[in-house]
Amino acid sequence: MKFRAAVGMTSVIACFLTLGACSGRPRGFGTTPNIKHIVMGRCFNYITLVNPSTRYDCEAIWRAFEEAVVKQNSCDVAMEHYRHMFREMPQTRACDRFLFWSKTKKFIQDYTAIAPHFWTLEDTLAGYMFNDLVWCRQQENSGFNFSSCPEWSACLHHPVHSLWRQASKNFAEMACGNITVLLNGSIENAFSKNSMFGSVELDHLNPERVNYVNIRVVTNLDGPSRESCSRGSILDLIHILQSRGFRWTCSDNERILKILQCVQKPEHSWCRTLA
Ligand code: ZNA
Repeated sequence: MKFRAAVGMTSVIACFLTLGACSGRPRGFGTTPNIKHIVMGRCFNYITLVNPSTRYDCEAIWRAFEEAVVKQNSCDVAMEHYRHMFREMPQTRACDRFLFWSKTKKFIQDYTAIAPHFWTLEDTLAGYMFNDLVWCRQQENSGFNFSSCPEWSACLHHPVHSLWRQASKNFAEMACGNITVLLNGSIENAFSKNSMFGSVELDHLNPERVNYVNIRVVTNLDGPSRESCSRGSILDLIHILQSRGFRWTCSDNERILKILQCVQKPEHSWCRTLA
C-alpha cells in the first residue's frame, strides 16, 4: 500500500513539475510496476503449485494480454480484445462451489481461507493472475503507462474493467448447481445493477444449469444494518431471480460468517455473547 501511495505521489509531483500538463490527463495510479513479472510469476505459481493438474502456456497468455492492452488507446480496450487471451485459458470446475460477491472483497478473502471448497473468480487462472493489478497503455505509444491510468469511469472501454467484465462473464456462464452470492448488508444498494455482479454475472447465469442461488447477507459487527433478505436492494435481486426462473434462498448474518468476524475482533460485545 505504501509503495502504491509513493508511486501515486510521484505522478502528482510530476504533474506539478510539468505545470498543468496534467489537466485532462488520465488520473489515478499507473500500471502496476513489474506487471510482467507479477503476471507471469502468478501464472507459473498457479500451474505449478496452486492447480498442478492444469496446463497453460503462461508466455502465450502474457503475449495475448500485452497485445490486447498496447495495441489500443487506453480507453478503447473492449472485452473482445481479450478474447484471444481467454482462449488460452479455458477452465471448468465442479458444480456447487461457485461463490460470487459484491462489495465484500476483504471479507471474501477471509471466508475462502476457512471455506476452501468455494470457488471465486479469483481462483480461476485469470482472476488469480490479475487480482489487484492496474494497467493501461501510454498515449500514442505502444508501451504500458507506469505513471498514470484513467479511472474506470473515465473510459467507455477501460482496459482493467473490460478484462474483469470478460472474466466475470465467463465465470458466470460456467456456474452450475447450487451457487452462493455474498452481499454486504451494511451498505445501501448491497445489490447494485451497476456492479459487476449485477450487470454482468447475474445476466450470464443460466437457470437451466443453476439449481439454487443462495444469497448470504453479512453486516459489519459494528453495523449499520441497512439491508437484509427482507429489506432494500436485495429484494430487487430476489425479484430478478424469481422472474428468470431461478430457485433461491437468502440468509442474514449466518453464524459462520459472524464467527469469522469474531475471530478478528473477539473482544467485541456481540462476540462475547456468542462465546
Ligand atoms: N478481483 C477483482 O479485482 C475483481 C473481481 C474486479 C472486478 C470484478 N471482479 C469479480 S465481479 C468478482 O469476482 C465478483 O464476483 C464480482 C464483484 O464485482 P462487483 O459486483 O462490481 O463488486 P465490487 O465490490 O463493486 O467490485 C469488485 C472489485 O472491483 C473491487 O474490490 C475493486 O477491486 C474493483 N473495482 C470496482 N470498481 C472499481 C474497481 N477498481 C477500480 N476502479 C473502480 N471504479
